[in-house]
Amino acid sequence: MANYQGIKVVIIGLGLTGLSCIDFFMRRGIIPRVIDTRLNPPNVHKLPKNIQCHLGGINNQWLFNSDLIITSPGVPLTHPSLIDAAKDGIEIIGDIELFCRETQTPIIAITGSNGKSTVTAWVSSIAKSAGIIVGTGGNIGFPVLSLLQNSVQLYILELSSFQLETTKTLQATVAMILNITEDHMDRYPQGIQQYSSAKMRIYTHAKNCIFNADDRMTIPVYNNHTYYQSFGLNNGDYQLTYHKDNIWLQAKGEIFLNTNKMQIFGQHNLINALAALAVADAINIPRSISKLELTKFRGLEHRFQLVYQNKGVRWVNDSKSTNIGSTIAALKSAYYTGILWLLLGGDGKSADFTALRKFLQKPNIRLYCFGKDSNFIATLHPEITVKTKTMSEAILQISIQVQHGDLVLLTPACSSLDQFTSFKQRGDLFSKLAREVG
Ligand code: UMA
Ligand code: ADP
Repeated sequence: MANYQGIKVVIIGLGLTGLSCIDFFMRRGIIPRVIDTRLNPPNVHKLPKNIQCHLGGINNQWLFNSDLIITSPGVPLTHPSLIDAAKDGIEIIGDIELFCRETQTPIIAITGSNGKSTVTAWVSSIAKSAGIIVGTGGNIGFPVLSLLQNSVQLYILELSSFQLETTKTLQATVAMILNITEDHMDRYPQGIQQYSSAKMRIYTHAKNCIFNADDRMTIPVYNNHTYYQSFGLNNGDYQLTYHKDNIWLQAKGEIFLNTNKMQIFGQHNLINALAALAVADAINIPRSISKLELTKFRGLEHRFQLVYQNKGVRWVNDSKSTNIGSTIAALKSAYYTGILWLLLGGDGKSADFTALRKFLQKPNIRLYCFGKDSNFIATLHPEITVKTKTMSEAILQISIQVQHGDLVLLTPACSSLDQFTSFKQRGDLFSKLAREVG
């Protein structure tokens, strides 16, 4: 447990993370100063009264007079003031690092470009079913510092590349990278290598590393005091196999579970199941419990979720698809006998969308593009594309054309923040409109 007595702390960012960090220091008798570069951050009313707060930019005087700077994940470390502060020897860390310095309890750490929340939730349900007292949080939406409790026996953390950038002493019992495909290129101007370097930090000091045998970018650098396991479609310790005319999960050579018995759809979710099983095995959870939970899990809302079905038309909400990799996964798993009405758009975060082009060549696709990057996305296949200002307009146009056998799929490949407060708001609106006009 670290001692922060007498230390001058500055917290940057007044979001979920910032608030949890303020609470963390206040409980230890330290009054931090808080900076938010927005003039009107939405959480300003939640700030305790005795805290000094600087809004609308970085207060360099506070920064350079501090001993410790805590940045929120959304704050890029490339801000010139942070670069100068680091040069001056002021330590800059994030909430995950504060958390790691407080606890000796085993941590399962999960990252990847896609599937983090699904696998984190899945592993949590398996561990809980095994009677373990679990604290689940991180990028999934619960700041890790709010999980700190003596009774917790196992922390299961979803970690983003942003969070890993400011984490130094994580010693995960199990560290996993599910996959690495392009995302957040607005934050990583040097490209995917810069993004993957942040993700690879999860393996440093880990006891067990679990990687994706089909994705070279997830492979850890080998050392002889770590255990390595892998999963993949037809590769790795955990893989899919054909058996008795069905696809089965296979674990270390043992035929384990008929995927027909599972409640979750899409090939990517079978890979997620293998990943979750690999983690459960690494912490010695009985296979019978894992099998039960792998069978029961129905997936999370807004992830390739069938939300409405009427007159043979299915409406699938995959609003959490905020990059190209997850949209490709959805397109690979999309089943329809009529027309696929595909909704793409939002803020593309400087991604190169050309990788999507070949998946739009199949017959019977109609593409509707909306939001900030719609002009750009529309160039992928102009002959099948309609541009609208909003998602709602697109849905209304689609609703009067759909027929039996069609699939309406929202899998935007973009962040929602240009027109919505979150992917949840975007997905909720899609589901509501599907029920109203579908
Ligand atoms: N801010 C600044 N300066 C900046 C950037 C942000 O002052 O340069 C301020 C904003 O004005 C705002 C506050 O910082 O008031 C928001 O901080 P934040 O963006 O770090 O967000 P938090 O509310 O602290 O939420 C963060 C994660 N957000 C991001 O990584 C952007 C949440 O993940 C996470 O659930 C939460 O911590 C708890 O751990 C969200 C996310 O979008 C879901 N993650 C990305 C993703 O999944 O792709 C990585
Ligand atoms: P994350 O927390 O990494 O964003 P989620 O589980 O919330 O992951 O899923 C985000 C998106 O990625 C959804 O569209 C989901 O259908 C898709 N997805 C889930 N698992 C995978 C996977 N293994 N590979 C590719 N896409 C996936």
